[in-house]
Amino acid sequence: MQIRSLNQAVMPELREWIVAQARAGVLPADILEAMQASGWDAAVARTALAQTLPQPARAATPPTAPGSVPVPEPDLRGASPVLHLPDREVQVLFRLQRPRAVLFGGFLSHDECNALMALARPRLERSQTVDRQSGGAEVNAARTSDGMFFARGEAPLIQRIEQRIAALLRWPVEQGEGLQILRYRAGAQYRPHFDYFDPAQPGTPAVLRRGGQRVGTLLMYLNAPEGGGATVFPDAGLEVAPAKGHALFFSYDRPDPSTGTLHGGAPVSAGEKWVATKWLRERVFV
Ligand code: PD2
Ligand code: ZN
Repeated sequence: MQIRSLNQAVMPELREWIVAQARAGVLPADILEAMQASGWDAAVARTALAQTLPQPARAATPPTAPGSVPVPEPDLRGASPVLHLPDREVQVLFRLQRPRAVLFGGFLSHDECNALMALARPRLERSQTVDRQSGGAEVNAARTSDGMFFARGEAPLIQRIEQRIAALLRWPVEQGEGLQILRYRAGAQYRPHFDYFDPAQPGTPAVLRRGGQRVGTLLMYLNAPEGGGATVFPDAGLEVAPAKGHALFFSYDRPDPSTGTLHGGAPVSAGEKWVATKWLRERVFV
């Protein structure tokens, strides 16, 4: 694991571009639209604009962040850096309070990683994200990976991993989405985004009907690429290098940037990167 400030490494380019657009007379709403058209997540684009351009004076308004909800959380009360799950021992490699993030070592065996990649490979398609207008799926330039979803419990291996996740995070299997597998080839990346659904987007109510908000993510690394591909949290200055079998957990108790969970997958520079993602919902996911 390496930690460095991505605010200094990545965001300046974007900020320079925003400033250049504003100087050329482009209105903030049009800059926002151009960013979204080129694949930036709406919430990320709005945050970047707000942090870069001077804000017009306005009357003081109370904070609008909604209240917090219960989230998945591993039991880390013991002094030992090893967790004894029903079917496996897992190492706690680091833990962070804000954003709430924990890195686990040895969550999956190498055989399990290999089996997941082999099962997923013939079913991979260009990744999609949720369409902000309709709540349906769309191909998005911000995410240049290939992906697929396993249905919950669709094979004994999937069931075993889902039960292990439920035990680790103390969150019912039924409140999890199906396991997603992503493969990034050299040059592919996943631009910074939030995993929760943006309450300001018109498509969000339709998505929330299937089990409420996402409240946590477990990102499992199925291999280590030869170069690049770290998972990065720009606002926290945190960078996690993929390692086969490791799993990165983070939670967000409200759909708000104050959770500090803005994160992305840095470009893979050599080889391939494979991950499995489990998103956890507030309620039963149907
Ligand atoms: O592959 C990653 O590192 C990554 C980064 C950000 C995956 C996801 N988000 C995701 O699956 O949500
Ligand atoms: Zn994500």
